[in-house]
Amino acid sequence: MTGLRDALRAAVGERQVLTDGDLSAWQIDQRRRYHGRALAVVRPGSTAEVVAVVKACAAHGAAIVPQGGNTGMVGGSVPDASGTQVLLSLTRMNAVRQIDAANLTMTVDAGCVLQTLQEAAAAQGLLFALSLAAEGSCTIGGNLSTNAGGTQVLRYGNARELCLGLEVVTPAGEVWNGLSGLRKDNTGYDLRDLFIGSEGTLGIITGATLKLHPQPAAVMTALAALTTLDAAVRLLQLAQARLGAGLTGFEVMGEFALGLVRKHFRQLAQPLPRAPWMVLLEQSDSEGEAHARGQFEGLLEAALEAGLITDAAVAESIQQSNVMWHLRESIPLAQVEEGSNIKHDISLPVSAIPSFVAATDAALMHSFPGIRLVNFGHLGDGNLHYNVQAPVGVDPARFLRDNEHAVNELVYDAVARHHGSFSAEHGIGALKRDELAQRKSPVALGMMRAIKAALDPQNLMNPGRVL
Ligand code: FAD
Ligand code: 2HG
Ligand code: ZN
Repeated sequence: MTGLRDALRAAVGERQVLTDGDLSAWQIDQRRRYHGRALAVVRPGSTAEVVAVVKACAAHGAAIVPQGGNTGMVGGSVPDASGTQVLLSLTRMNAVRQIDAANLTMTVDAGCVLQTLQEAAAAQGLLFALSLAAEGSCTIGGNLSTNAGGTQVLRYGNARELCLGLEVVTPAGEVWNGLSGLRKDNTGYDLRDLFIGSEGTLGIITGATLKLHPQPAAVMTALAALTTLDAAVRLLQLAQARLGAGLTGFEVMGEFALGLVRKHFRQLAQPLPRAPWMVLLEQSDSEGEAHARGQFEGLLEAALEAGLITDAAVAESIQQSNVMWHLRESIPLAQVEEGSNIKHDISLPVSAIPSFVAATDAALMHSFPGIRLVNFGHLGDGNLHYNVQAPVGVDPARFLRDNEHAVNELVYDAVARHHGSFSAEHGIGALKRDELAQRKSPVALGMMRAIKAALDPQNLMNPGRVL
């Protein structure tokens, strides 16, 4: 493989081909479940250099694993252990190419960090409405490749809904320039939607044209305490009825999940006393602070009167709002501190969530005595993070080794019975590949395999992921 390494050096320059030293930042996934070994870590600085890398790999029959911020949850962004795959890191491609304020669009390199894009839009008085806790390190290429969700999907949609056009380097090393800022373009198959959510298995996203929105005039945040999940679903209905499109966030958190945050991040302020469930609500308003506050407080008063909530705190400042969001966004990190867990990123019809949780909690506790359920997520989207932590005193790694398969079977069978999906926003990667093969319809799988074979006949793009 010396020939390939030389070709890669010729493509991107000697300094951008890493083969020695500590490469763990690229070779180990953020959950530390997948430990790979790359033939080389290659860091192109332009689309032309990506083309040269792809052509070199195709000529040598070498597989490519694209990587952005390496924050993915399903092991799709790191190489396998064979030492034969080329890790293609996009992070040097981080320019905002153009902002068209009148068209409400922004065209960017795929390696731009999400938070940088939010800030670039805000500097023009505009909003880029994708938001998730990893925004300080994930890249827009990774967001689009996984069709990331996050905390504002309720109002603005997934990454897919926020993307109007793409630039892609195909497995043959051609550039598809689909960087359109058009809202309407019915000219045949939608190739953009094919690449979004394809997790690096069909080509390399090198650029994107993204949809912007006007900045809201006021944003309100509140925490509400509830005794049941059923009340949280009814609160969602009430909030949707009263706030309409103004409701931009509706996150649910179970007491055990918040307890982990209190345990591991003692310094964080707690705006409300403990309750079985908390909901974080966010409202965005185009009319201004007074209008927003009136509507928001009216909603919470109505919810108190109807007995849906037992307590509420409305943030009076951006700092107080940040405290509330910080609590919510600290849950994944608190789980890491507590030890490895089994993640279930599931979606269900919102109406089915209370009965799903009641029945599945009971079944899990019966089959795996002592297990602890970390339940939180984007309730407004019907997306739960229904995670399972080992019993107290049991080594988490051993618990996972012995029980992960059986726990997954139980949870995903229940999800199927409730007409849900076993992957809401994190994707398939390596972690859920067997689940996909087992649970997706054979007709859908057949079409997916046909698309993969047509676009990537050598199976060089992120092989072993998704399919
Ligand atoms: P990576 O992890 O580097 O890659 C992800 C996948 O995309 C891999 O399969 C990779 O091969 C492929 N890929 C990356 N870049 C490209 C490219 N340019 N072209 C082709 N393929 C590419 N996800 C959510 O959806 N919602 C959340 O709320 C959320 N919260 C999170 C919170 C925390 C604390 C963490 C650690 C993660 C969270 N995630 C969430 C998961 C993760 O951040 C997202 O999936 C994110 O979109 C991945 O972006 P990335 O740049 O890190 O991609
Ligand atoms: C979130 O919403 C992320 O915080 C992570 O999607 C979920 O840790 C998880 O299970
Ligand atoms: Zn999430």
